Amino acid sequence: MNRTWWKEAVIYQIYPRSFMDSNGDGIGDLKGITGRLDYLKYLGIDVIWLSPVYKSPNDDNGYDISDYQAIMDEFGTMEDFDELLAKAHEKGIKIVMDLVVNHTSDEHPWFMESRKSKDNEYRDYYIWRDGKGEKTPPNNWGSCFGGSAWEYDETTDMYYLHLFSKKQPDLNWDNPEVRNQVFSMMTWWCEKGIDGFRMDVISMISKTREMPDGKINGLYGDYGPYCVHGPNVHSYLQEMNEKVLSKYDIMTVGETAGVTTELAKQYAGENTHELNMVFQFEHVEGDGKYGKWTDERIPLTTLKKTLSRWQTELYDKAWNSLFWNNHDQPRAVSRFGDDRTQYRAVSAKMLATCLHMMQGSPYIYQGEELGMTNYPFESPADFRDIESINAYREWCESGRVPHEIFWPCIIRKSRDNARTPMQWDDSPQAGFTTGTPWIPVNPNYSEINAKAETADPDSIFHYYKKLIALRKQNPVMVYGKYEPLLEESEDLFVYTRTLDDEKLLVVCNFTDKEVPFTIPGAFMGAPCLIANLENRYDKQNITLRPYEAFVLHCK
Ligand code: TEU
Ligand code: CA
Repeated sequence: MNRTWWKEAVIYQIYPRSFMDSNGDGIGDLKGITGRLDYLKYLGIDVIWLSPVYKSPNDDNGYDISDYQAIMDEFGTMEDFDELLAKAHEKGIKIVMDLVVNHTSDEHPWFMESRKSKDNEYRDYYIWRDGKGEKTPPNNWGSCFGGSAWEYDETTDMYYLHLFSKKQPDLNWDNPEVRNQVFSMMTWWCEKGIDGFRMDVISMISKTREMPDGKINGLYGDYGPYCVHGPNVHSYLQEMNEKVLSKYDIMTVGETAGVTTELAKQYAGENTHELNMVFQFEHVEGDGKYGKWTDERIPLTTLKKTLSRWQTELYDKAWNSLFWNNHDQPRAVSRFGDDRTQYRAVSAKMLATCLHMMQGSPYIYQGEELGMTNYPFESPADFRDIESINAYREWCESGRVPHEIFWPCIIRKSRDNARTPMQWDDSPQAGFTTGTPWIPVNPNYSEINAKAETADPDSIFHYYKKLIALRKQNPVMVYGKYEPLLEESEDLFVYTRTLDDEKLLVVCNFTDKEVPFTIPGAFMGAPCLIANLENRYDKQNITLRPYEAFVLHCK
């Protein structure tokens, strides 16, 4: 297996709107990020993945871009970006940009032209179709954010496709001009010196030309079989690789919802010349009761089965990304750990151990290193996210599912859980802003904040810092082969990693109970690399305490 810097790196995701506000308008910005680089340096991360900072009307918080080569007014200027990049590089931190090119904003000049007339030179930049009849869209597909995936446009009496909101029209990648525009924009950023791209829903850029109705799922038809991993997606990525990516020493990660291990070996194979790695979502999706909404926890055996399969099948063939949460997912400790009791810190450390010891590049989502939790939403008026707002309307206000049933589901998974401001200290608004934040701060900030945790050597923050440092000293954490143990256990997540003569044993208790465990003979007497509780691992039969995690290292 090739050894590369991006396999060894730890990536930290910043959602700029909620990270740090430098001018008191309540919205995080680029200067705010620059001012906090020392914090990230101290944590020890190698790469920042910056969620979109481009010009945008913010229908979907920057994932609707109206100018790919300008900065969103609220976030600052291109000079602020250049300063952030330069200062990050001075500190040895790389910056990976979010590349959102499945769709643009409807306020992008390309779309404003495209909708003007059927013979406009930008017409074919987007996907236009005739309706099936009066007020009937071309087919039954539903958009990811609710409603039809087609929007009627009066000017030309046709519909355009939007797999997300109607302010996010899908680009037509079959048009070579679109591809060239995107590639030259990417080159422009690479020439600026950025260090890579996280590619938003890149698995959806190629659509089947025939657009038949999809299988009904809820109110609408599923576009999945016709738009996800479509006919030309691999050839377009290979073309992108040849024309742009291969010319720079950058890292690329594709957001590929619905990806299987087989497909991942193509998208991110060691020698397929597409991307470096993909985000797969099997371990955070498929647990839904009403669409993606549910109040249930995924059984540990299911979670392990999924993660183990990715570990084993990609070994030596493709590279994994490791994450528990991001800006679209609820908080890790609330979802997989325990955020309601005295076990919050220990369970957050357990989850970190479990993830960082697997094979792949680990991603930390801002605030995860503090054990930030889901937000205590009280009413639908608390939501800011287009997905949550629309979902409440579509599932609940429509009368399909009663509020009492739907509410626990939506608050458990709302994307807004991840988007509340970063908790810096115990001053008003958690030190995030001197003004009124665009989304409320979690009231637990007086207890959970960066100032308190950086000062406490026993904190979650310091535990992450230690895990990141260990990765630098122990190639077995990066390159070792994964093998699961105790696959049937509903309590323990146990595995080994092996690189030449070195071996790690990783043991994580996912419950709030005491669980007996027998240390495998080969690890008797092996030193402990890291543990989240004080314990002795020199007896063969031990009792794990709630959420205990430890790693033994023999060489
Ligand atoms: O998300 C795409 C995606 O696959 C969605 O299904 C995602 O899981 C969503 O949040 C549904 O719950 C990307 C971005 O990460 C997201 O923030 C954007 O809203 C979306 O694309 C559109 O650009
Ligand atoms: Ca600001």
